[in-house]
Formats: sequence, C-alpha cells, structure tokens
Amino acid sequence: MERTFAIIKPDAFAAGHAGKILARIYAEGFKVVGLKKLWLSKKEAEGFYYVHRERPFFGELTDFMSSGPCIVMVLEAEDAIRKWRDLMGATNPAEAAEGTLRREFGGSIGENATHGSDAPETAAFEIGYFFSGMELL
Ligand code: FUP
Repeated sequence: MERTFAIIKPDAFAAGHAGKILARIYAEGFKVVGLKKLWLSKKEAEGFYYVHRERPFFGELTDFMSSGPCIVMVLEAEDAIRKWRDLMGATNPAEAAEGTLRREFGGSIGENATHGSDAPETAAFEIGYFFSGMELL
C-alpha cells in the first residue's frame, strides 16, 4: 500500500465539486486516510509550492491557492501516487483525457481543480506539511 497527498483546489471547492470528486475517489478504491478543509494563507501556499519558487507563475499560483477554502487529503491505495495522477489527468485541463477530474472540473492550467504528489519523496513532504501522524490513524 502507498499513500499520496491530494488537494481539491479552491476553484473546485468554490464551484461545489468537492462531493463529486470525493465520490470518484471512493469509487476508484482509494482509502481516505486523512481529510480536512483549510483556507491557506499566502505564506502557507508559498511554503507548499516552494519547489516552484523560481517559476514565472509562482505568484499567480500561490494567490490562487490562498484565494479560498480547499480540501487536503491523504489517499491510500496500491500504487496510489500514479493512480491518483491518472485520475486527475494532465496539468492543463484542455489536454487532460476524457473522464479525468481535471478534464471535467478544471478551468485552466492554473486553476485545474486538483493536486497530487508526483513522487514518493514529494508525497512524504506534502503529507507532513499538512498532517501530523495522529491525524492519519
Ligand atoms: P502538476 O504536477 O500536474 O500539478 O503540475 P506542475 O507540478 O507542473 O505544476 C504545479 C501547479 O502549477 C499546477 F497545478 C498549476 C500551476 N502551473 C501554472 O499555473 N502554469 C504552468 O504553466 C504550469 C503549472
């Protein structure tokens, strides 16, 4: 079993898509090990996306991620990291495959409905950024 970190981003949460996205998560066989609603501050969003600090979209990305409530989650499944990224689809919703969450709920490359860790090391950092061990029993 593997764990990954996932976010229902502020665009999808504000549009009322959180319930539909969670239903897909359960239908695909993930166990939801941790879940909470948060409204990130700009500083917290910057810390989370630290690896992107040099990218031209960093300011826009962290403004967006702190623009409203989101849902952060830890998902468990066999091959969870790849499985969740497959379910999300490509970063740009316009390029995401039919049936993926970003295709269905994403509006643009910046406001793309969901986040998922891209490797075991990133998952470990991202899970630890938002959850303590006691929240993941
Ligand atoms: P992903 O792993 O699919 O979330 O994509 P990246 O790690 O490449 O990008 C992280 C986030 O930065 C994306 F979810 C949205 C944002 N982004 C932009 O706003 N513009 C870009 O050109 C690329 C990414």
